[in-house]
Amino acid sequence: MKRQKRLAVINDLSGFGRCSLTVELPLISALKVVACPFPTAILSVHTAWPDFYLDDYTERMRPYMENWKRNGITFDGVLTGFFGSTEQIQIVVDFLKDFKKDDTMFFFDPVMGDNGRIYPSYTKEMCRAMRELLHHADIVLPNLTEACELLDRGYPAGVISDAELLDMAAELTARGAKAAVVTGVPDEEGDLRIVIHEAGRGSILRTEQLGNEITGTGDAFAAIVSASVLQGEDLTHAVQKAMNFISKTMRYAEEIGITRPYGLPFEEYLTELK
Ligand code: PXL
Repeated sequence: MKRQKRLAVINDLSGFGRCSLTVELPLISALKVVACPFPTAILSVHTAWPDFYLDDYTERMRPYMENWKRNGITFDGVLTGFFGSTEQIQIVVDFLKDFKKDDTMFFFDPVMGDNGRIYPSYTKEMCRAMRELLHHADIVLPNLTEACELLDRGYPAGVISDAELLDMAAELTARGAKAAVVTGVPDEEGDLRIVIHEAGRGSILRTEQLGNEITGTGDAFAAIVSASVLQGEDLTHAVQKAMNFISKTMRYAEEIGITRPYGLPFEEYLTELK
């Protein structure tokens, strides 16, 4: 009998501002994958707002995970996002030990920073722990800032060449991930490049840069790629689908004047996603 694919989604729940679980769950469901949330923190609004209330979920994560284990729940995939402490990263390593079977895919979205800056909540110790997580990843999905941090390199001052970019993605796989997708890297013309390194081969996709960055873009990208790959699509098609969806949504955001902290207006195209 056919069983629907299941994805455990380990990320924060932010009540306003459309990022992390709030964005990922509906997109994963639209792609007909069962989305199972595992919260790392509950926030009233995400951290790009000037004032936020954050309820850290670290203490509750082990009992939550143990309960899933006692109930014999299994997953086809695990997607991770924002972490609030080193302890949470350790819990995820233990989660993978218990729940990652030979055919369970770990999609590692290393939510650590943007535009050359690591989020202030990320300590050096957390960054080191994130490098450890890389060894478990089937697909790692960093932006350029996060890729540099995972590789312990400085953020480039200018535009980097295609060759350097391909080399970075290859190095992420040399450091333990089975495949790597580095997103949102501007080129000389101001377009954005996405680099894929998989099975020893690298390729670059391009898209026009649309307006200002909007919170939750990386989360939407990771959710669409993860659910599509779980549904059996090849990585390049999954990446292309995510790019197309995000481009449409960013264009709409510009049209109706949505700015960064309000998040992607993904609802507008949700029912078109397949
Ligand atoms: O979308 C990334 C993200 C996730 N979670 C929280 C955030 C952000 C980005 O600002 O603040 C809580």
